[in-house]
Amino acid sequence: MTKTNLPLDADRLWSDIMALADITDPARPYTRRSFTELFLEGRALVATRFTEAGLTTRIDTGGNLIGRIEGRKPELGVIAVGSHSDTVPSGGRFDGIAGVATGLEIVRALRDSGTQLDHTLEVIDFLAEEPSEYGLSCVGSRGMTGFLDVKMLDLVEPGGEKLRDALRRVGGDPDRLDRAIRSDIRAFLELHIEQGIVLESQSLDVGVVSSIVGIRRIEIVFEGEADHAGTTPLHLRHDALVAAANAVAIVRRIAEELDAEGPDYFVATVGILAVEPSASNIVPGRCRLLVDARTTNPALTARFVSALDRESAAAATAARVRRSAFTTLSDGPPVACDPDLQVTLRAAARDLGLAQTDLPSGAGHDAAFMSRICRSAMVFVPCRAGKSHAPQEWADRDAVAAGAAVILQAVKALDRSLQDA
Ligand code: HGY
Ligand code: MN
Ligand code: MN
Repeated sequence: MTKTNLPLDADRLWSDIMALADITDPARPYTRRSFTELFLEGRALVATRFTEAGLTTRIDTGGNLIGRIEGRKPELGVIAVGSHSDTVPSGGRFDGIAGVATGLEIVRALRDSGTQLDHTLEVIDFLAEEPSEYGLSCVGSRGMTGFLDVKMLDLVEPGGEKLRDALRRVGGDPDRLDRAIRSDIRAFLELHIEQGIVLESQSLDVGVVSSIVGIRRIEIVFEGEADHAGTTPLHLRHDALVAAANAVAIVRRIAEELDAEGPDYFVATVGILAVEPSASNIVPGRCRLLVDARTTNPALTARFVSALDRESAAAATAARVRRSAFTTLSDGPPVACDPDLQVTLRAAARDLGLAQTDLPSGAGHDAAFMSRICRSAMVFVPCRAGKSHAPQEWADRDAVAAGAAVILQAVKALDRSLQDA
C-alpha cells in the first residue's frame, strides 16, 4: 500500500527507525534495555538527529530526552509528541521507536514546509517505558507527571544498583524530580504500533485509541530449603518451585474466570520466574515471580489480587514453604484518551483519506501517565500479525508514515483549536 503525497518524508522517517534498530545486543536482536550502554548509544543517536532537525535538546531530571522548538507565541504552552526508545529483551524495532521517530519527522516536515507553530513543540523520548530490570516501567513519564516516588527510587536491579543511581547515571536527578513535573504541556500525542491484530485483519490504516489498559504488577517470593535432589525424600522437602508452579497455574485460572465474566477485558501473565539456586540436582530453595495483571475495570483487579493472595498463601503451606513477599510493585489505573483529541485525530485521518477505527489498547503506554497532566491521545498503526515484544515485530514503511501524517495534521489543527479552547 503506497501512500502518496503524505505531508512528510516516509523514507527519512524509516531511516531513523532502521538506524536505531542497528543499535542492539547482537546476540538478542532487538534488545536495547533501558539504562544500559546500548540504550545510551541509541539515545545519543536520537539526540544528534534532534539537534540536526533544529531542536534544542536536554535531559530532564526524570531522565527524559526532550527536543524543543519554540513557537511564535510561547505563552500558549507546549504541544508534545513522543514515545520511548528502550526495548524489551529480544523485542522489536518499532515498539516505542516509531513514536519517537514520528515526533522527529514532524519537526522536519514543518521546517520543510516553512511552518512555524504558535505553540512550542516538544519531542520526547521517555526513559524506561518498558518494565526495567529495577521492576518498574514508565520511569520517565512517571517522573514528568509526579508519580515517581521515593520507594520506587529505592528499587534495586539484580546487580544491586538502585534506580535512583541509575537515573543519575543516565542524566536525571533523583533529588530534583520536582523540576521534571510539567504544567505547560497542553496536549500530548503518541504514535505506536497496535501490538494487536485489529487493524491488519480489517485492512485499516490507523486506529484512534479510546482507552489504555490499567496494569498492576505484583512480586511474589516463596522461600523453602535448598536440598540434595537425590538424597532428600519427597515428604521432607521444602521445594519453593512446587509452590511457584502452583501459583503460575492459579494466576491463569483466576484470570480466565474473571475474563470469562465479560464484558471487561482481563489478562494476567507471569513473565518472570527466578529459581534459586537453579541447578538440576538441587531442590529449589527460593522462587521469585512477577505477575502482570491488566484490565479495563479496576474492580476486577481488586478481586484478582485478593484471590491470588489467598490461594498463593495456600500453595506455600501445601509445599511446606514460606511466602515471604506478596508486594504490589506498581499499579496504574485504566485511562480514557482525551475525547477532543480523538475527534481531532479522526478528522486528520479522514482528511488524509485513511481507513480508520477506534480501538482500546491492551498495552501500557507513556500516554497513560501523560493523561494525568494534559490532554493525551494515541494513534495506532498496523503491525504484521499483531506480533510485538518479539524480533518478528514488523510495520510497513508506508503504514508508519500514514500514522505519522495523522499526528502531523493533528498537531497543526491543535495549534489553532487549543487557542480557541
Ligand atoms: O507492557 C506493555 O504493555 C508495553 O509494551 N510496555
Ligand atoms: Mn512494549
Ligand atoms: Mn511501547
